[in-house]
Amino acid sequence: MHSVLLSRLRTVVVLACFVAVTTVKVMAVDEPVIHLTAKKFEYSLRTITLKKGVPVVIELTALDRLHGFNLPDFGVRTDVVPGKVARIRFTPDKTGEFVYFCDLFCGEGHELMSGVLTVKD
Ligand SMILES: [Cu+2]
Repeated sequence: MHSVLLSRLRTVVVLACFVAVTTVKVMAVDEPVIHLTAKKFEYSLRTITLKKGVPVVIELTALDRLHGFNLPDFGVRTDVVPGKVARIRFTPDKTGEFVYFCDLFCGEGHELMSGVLTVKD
């Protein structure tokens, strides 16, 4: 009796691991990842073009100090902390041109630290 229970438990654990691994793979394959670095006073990409309705992950790293990343038209923002990777996942649900910018004061050129996100059909 005890060994039957143990055997079933083992099967459940194996199945759970399989599902978890499969889920991670599907997520990694489906979503394009855009890598963006931030430093005084610019992002590595001044323009980003995305497709409407396609989920995307933006990974941000700071090269010098603390920065921000704010894309208000999509309710997206994060701190970009040196030594860490900030991940944002969102799905652009409208077309047009939208500005992203640093919203944490980082020095004399802070106001210039921005870019344009274009979303197409
Ligand atoms: Cu700034």
